[in-house]
Amino acid sequence: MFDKDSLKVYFICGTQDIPSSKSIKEVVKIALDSGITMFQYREKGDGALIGNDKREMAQQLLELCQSYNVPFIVNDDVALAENINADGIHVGQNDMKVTEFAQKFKNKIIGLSISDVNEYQQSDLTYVDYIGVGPMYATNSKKDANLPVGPEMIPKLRSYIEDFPLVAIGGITVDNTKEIIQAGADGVSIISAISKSANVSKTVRQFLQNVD
Ligand code: TZP
Ligand code: MG
Repeated sequence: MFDKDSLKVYFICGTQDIPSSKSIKEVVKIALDSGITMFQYREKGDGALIGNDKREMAQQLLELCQSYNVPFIVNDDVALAENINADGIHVGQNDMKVTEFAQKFKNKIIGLSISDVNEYQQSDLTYVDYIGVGPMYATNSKKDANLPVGPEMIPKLRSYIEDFPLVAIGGITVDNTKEIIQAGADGVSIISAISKSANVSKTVRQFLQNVD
């Protein structure tokens, strides 16, 4: 069973999100040490690893997350998630249809991105464990991101989904986290505020404080 407490401080990144002075493994390890509740490997965009390099990195980060009992989710790549036996998969509206792989992911976590009420109405949540809603604010981490929907999208979707697990995404910082939680999100998912932080440990601990 999926525990929605895992959504509280959900760190997402790939090698493209890490400053060149650091390695993804050291950043993820510090984030785990500091208490992130879930991790998504999202290797995508300029400079992203592909093929065997991507698979090997995913395998190593999976093992790291396992040693902390933190769920390891793969973005988009169903074949990779299956191949390394990840804890779950996160897909977008244009990625593979959930119903096409749900049977293979029976005891796995399935996340789906939803930007607005229209996308919600077009989505089948039968096999979905949580939805990622955003972008809340402007983001530099996703080139093809939709326009920000703002925290006000959260209560709008809540009126349909009730207590279905919902995590917010896009432009989230330590400073706007309280606003997101007050709007009704179960947690925050974050790329750059953690991956590019000068003090990853301190930033993660501040996020943890602001979600409770
Ligand atoms: N989906 C919607 S916004 C976004 C994704 C993957 C990027 C979030 O990154 P950041 O750096 O936390 O704004
Ligand atoms: Mg996608």
